[in-house]
Amino acid sequence: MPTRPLSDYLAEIDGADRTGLEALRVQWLGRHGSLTAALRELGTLGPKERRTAGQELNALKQAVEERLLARQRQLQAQALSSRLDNERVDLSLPGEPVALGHPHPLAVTQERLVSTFVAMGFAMAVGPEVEDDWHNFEALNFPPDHPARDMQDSFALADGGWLLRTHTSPVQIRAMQQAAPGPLRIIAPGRVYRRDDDATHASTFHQIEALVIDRGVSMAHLKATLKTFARALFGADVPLRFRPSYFPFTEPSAELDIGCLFCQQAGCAICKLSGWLEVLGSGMVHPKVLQAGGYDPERMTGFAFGLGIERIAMLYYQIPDIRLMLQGDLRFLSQF
Ligand code: 2NL
Repeated sequence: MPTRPLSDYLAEIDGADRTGLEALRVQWLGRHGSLTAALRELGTLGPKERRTAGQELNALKQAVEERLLARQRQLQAQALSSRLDNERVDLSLPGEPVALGHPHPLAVTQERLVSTFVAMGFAMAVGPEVEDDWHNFEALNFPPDHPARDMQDSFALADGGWLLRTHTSPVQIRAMQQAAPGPLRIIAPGRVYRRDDDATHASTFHQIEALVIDRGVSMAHLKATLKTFARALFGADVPLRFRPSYFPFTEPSAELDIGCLFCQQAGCAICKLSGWLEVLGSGMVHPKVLQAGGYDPERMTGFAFGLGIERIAMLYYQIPDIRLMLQGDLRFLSQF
């Protein structure tokens, strides 16, 4: 029975990797394996020889099988532990920094304006950015030849006579039509579009307008509302100036100025040496506009005012060019 000593087998097993181990099993114990062949040959021996050789050979075979199994388990355990080593997470490593964003200065300003009005009892109204001539101009008492109606000053859509709204006032016309003949107290914030483009006029900007309609609403209500609003926004002791003005949709009309925040009215570059900053336009709703909104101007009166949100943000943050607001340039945005 020409077999090798057990130690040879064991040494080969202990030196084998996973594929080598399977090859050894086939080589020795497979159908044409050497130990399989040796066991088969036992049948050719005489009874006495067969017994001793059989015992030896079976002991060898069993020891080899056990060692193959042990080696297989050992290799499996090694593979698992090296996989765990590779997948280990070092919790002491510094984290990957995540760049945190923050609200845009324009959004912060709009939010402050809106919450000031909401605290004063105004409701929010929204409307379409694509409008028709009637809601954007006609209902607001713009005469047919008013320069703002010129194609040069607004963005017209290619067909159907639609245009991008040039102010948020059409939102208020729509709100009036829904509320009439009942009272109304709304603000309308939103994007508006004009064919303008310089340091103080952008082609896309934001307005917020306020409108109050009820029985017996007077200029006194308008002044008190503006005073409350301006003090909430710019401080209780901000100087205020109410200056006559003109808008087609209000009569009478007035603009509100605040004492310059930068020079305490001594005169500086920001207030152009006047000591005053223009903040908003306002007035009593024109009877024709009340009528267009579905109200009887003999029965109901109202006041309205409007302001540019960028303008307030520029004052608040001392931003020199309105176009920075919509460019998304991180060199600008990360300063806030
Ligand atoms: C300004 C001036 C203003 C209004 C807006 C208004 C709206 C309706 C009726 C009457 Cl539906 N008035 N809005 C009134 C006065 C001034 O805005 O300079 N805005 C930036």
